[in-house]
Amino acid sequence: MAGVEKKSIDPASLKMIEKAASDEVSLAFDRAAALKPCPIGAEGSCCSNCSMGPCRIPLPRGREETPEEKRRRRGVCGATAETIAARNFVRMIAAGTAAHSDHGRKVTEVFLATARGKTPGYEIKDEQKLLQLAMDFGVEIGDRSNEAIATDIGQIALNEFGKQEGELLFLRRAPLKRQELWRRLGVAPRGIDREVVEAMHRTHMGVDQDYQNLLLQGTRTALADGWGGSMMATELQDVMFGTPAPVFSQINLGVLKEDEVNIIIHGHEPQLAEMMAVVAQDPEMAQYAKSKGAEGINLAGMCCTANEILMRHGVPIAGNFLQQELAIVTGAVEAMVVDVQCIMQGLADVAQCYHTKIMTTDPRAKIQGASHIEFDEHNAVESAKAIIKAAIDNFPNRGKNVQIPKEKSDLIAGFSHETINYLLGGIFRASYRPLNDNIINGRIRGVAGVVGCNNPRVTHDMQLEMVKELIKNDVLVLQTGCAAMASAKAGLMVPEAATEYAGHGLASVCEAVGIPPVLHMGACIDNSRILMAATAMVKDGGLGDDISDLPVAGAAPEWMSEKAIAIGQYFVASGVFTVFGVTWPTTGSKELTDFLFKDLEKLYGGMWAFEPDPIKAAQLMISHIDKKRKALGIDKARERVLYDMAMRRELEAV
Ligand code: BF8
Repeated sequence: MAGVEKKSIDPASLKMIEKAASDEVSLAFDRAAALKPCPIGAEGSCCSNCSMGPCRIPLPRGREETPEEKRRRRGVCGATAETIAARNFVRMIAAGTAAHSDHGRKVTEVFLATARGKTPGYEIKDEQKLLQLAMDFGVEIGDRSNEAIATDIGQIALNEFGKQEGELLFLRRAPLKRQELWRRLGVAPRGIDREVVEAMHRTHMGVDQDYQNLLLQGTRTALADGWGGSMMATELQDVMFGTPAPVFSQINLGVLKEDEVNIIIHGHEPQLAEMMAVVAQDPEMAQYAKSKGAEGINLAGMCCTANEILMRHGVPIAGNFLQQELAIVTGAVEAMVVDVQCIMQGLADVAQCYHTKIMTTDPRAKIQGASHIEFDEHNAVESAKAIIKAAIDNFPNRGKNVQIPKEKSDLIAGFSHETINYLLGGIFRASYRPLNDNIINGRIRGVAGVVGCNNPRVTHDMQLEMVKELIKNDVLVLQTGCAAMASAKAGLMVPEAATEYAGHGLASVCEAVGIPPVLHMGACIDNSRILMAATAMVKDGGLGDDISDLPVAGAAPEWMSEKAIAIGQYFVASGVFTVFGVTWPTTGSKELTDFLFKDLEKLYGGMWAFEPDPIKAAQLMISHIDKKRKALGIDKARERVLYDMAMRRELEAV
């Protein structure tokens, strides 16, 4: 894993990696090459949860361990390899859930303040979704104002985080069979914060020392993310900022402009980015930019904040996780404005070599060496203006060492669960019926979610290979996060990509509906949209009565974040086969790894797998999809499909 031969498959990134080398700037790629990953930590065999250790109990290398070695392989307290690896794994889930859910809480607070009229500049944009939420939460609608309804919803939503008893309200959105399974296994989350706290408690020294029992709490915590904190963030953001609908935009470092003030907004929470997207259009700001010698203001996104404002406003994306430092290396970025999560501390060092200002905006995330301009949602317009002005003021400091790669690609984003519903079924009969029908008749083999990060331990954007393999085999791909950006950069998120890259069956459906074969569903919290899409497929009928019956699979081929582990676990517990690349964090315990890879299927119908080769991983997903098709009795239908011209014409006529 230490020596990655090719740093990126993205030409724009490769150019900037080269420029960084000639500018003598150190990047994450260089630090990854210089820092060998700790093999003991990587396999989950290091416990640092108390000061009797850290206890490092690695597996013997290159041979099976003897029973005697296994008996002796224990921490000072006697903790086994199973307990240690499970504790570490559950703590990753807890941290990932905390990150998504603290984002969800912040959005909920802003939502409630908006309902109460305390955040000028924000409004309730999607009334239909507001009313849907009112029904989900049992809030009276009648002839009450949107603000009154939203106030009740906001209070109930906020309560979901601190609730101590009962179960999360969004669980009721899942297929009935799934809900019953969660209740039977005791993993239905009570309150979001409670599950994170209990996970931390049970992984403390001397508490839960049965790996299967630890994993029960890990699962309950992960479900509190997917069907709790993340779903809350997605839903309330949609109500406030609008539910995404198809929108055209562009992606890659080539979206930066030579003659304009380039401001990159990076992180995860969209409140500030939304306001910046509005304020950047303000003629007063444009005038101010002109006064400093710039032709205008060019706002571009990075990481999941980028996905949020792309989905709702078509704001272009400068790049994904491993491009954050590279954007600064162009020498053309006046300000990188960051909120929370996935922001490398290395940005501050890289920025020292150019004129870029790193501006932190959230009291929860400050970086030494960055300037801090706090964003206040109660005074959002003024806060956004102050940040944009500071960026404009930096334009005259731009040096001569500027090189903006030409590469940028078109994409269509905005495929929320609701949009897919409309696109497939039409406004008056919105449904997933056409998708289910095309799965049943075999034109579409199945559906895959390919999500997650970049990781310098593997070639940047190599997940593209997986996505191409899937669509070539007629698997419709749904994407979020940085994975979505890799596909968009390679031109897979335009309708024409169906003809060029997809198998005949999938291409024929995409051409008939006018959609790309790879659909951008948003940021990482929007994996909740994929849960809703899967549930809609179950509810539409013909593909079994639970998510675990569907011919679907999930993957995060370049994962790096604890959030990815939380996401994977809630997908597995929702019934989805999920394969991760890069490295697997529990290999120090064969028993635990077998439990995650095999036994979970008996409990949840979904399980984990690890395969670092993206093509082989895609094939695992396709095999799983075929297994599910067979169980549903629709494998034969697919074999009968011969894609001759007559069939294509018939489809096009539909
Ligand atoms: O939440 S995909 S690198 S940016 S963690 Fe981070 Fe991973 Fe990107 Fe978004 Ni998700």
